[in-house]
Amino acid sequence: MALKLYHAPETRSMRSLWLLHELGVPFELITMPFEHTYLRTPEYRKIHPLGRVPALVDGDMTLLESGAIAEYLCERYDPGHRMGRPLGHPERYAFLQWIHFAETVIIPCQNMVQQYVFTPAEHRAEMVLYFETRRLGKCLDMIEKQLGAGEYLLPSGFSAADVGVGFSVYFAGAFVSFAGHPKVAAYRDRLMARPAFQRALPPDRKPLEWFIPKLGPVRDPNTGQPV
Ligand SMILES: N[C@@H](CCC(=O)N[C@@H](CS)C(=O)NCC(=O)O)C(=O)O
Repeated sequence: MALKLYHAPETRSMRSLWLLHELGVPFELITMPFEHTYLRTPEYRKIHPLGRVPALVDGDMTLLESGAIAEYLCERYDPGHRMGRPLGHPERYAFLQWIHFAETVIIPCQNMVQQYVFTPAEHRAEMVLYFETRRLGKCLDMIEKQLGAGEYLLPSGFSAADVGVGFSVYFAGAFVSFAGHPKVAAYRDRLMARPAFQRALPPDRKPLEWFIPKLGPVRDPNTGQPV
């Protein structure tokens, strides 16, 4: 099988896995626990020099960065343009913008994981949690506005941009309340109901279970305070 995805469950590589399932192309999945013992081996660092996921191998090409992988998969494996919006499509650049906006949304979440999961409680920085919650809230404001009366980010319907941003919104639900963002809440539910999303979840544990027990209460994204 030419396509090979290196993945750790419920990390950014879930974007690539979910998209591969949406596309229905055959691929080989290499799943690693989200631990340095697996991600930092000399063998894996030959594939990803930083020892991160995702990494996609297609024949003799290796591609890093979930946004680039999404663009590549759409260009190479989506001949009917169900997931992609090709060059010349009126939504091409909005599509690219949202694919990459997915990272703007996940970075505050990543910083919160660092605080809650990888920082001993006595060294946790309340100000970091406050600022990152607020930054995440501003991203949710933008998604709420974009959704308007629509179901997905682009007027033409579901695309790989929803996979990218959708993973971030899925993850964000562990940290913030969506009470002030009802369209984002409905969007998250809609995305999570997709069979391809469900197939991209780990089969052996509940959603986000690997870190939820370590978190504090969800926060209000406007005030940064626990709710
Ligand atoms: N911008 C990259 C970020 C990749 C990344 O940082 N992945 C995280 C998982 S969400 C990772 O592998 N972290 C492991 C580590 O930093 O040790 C992408 O979108 O693919």
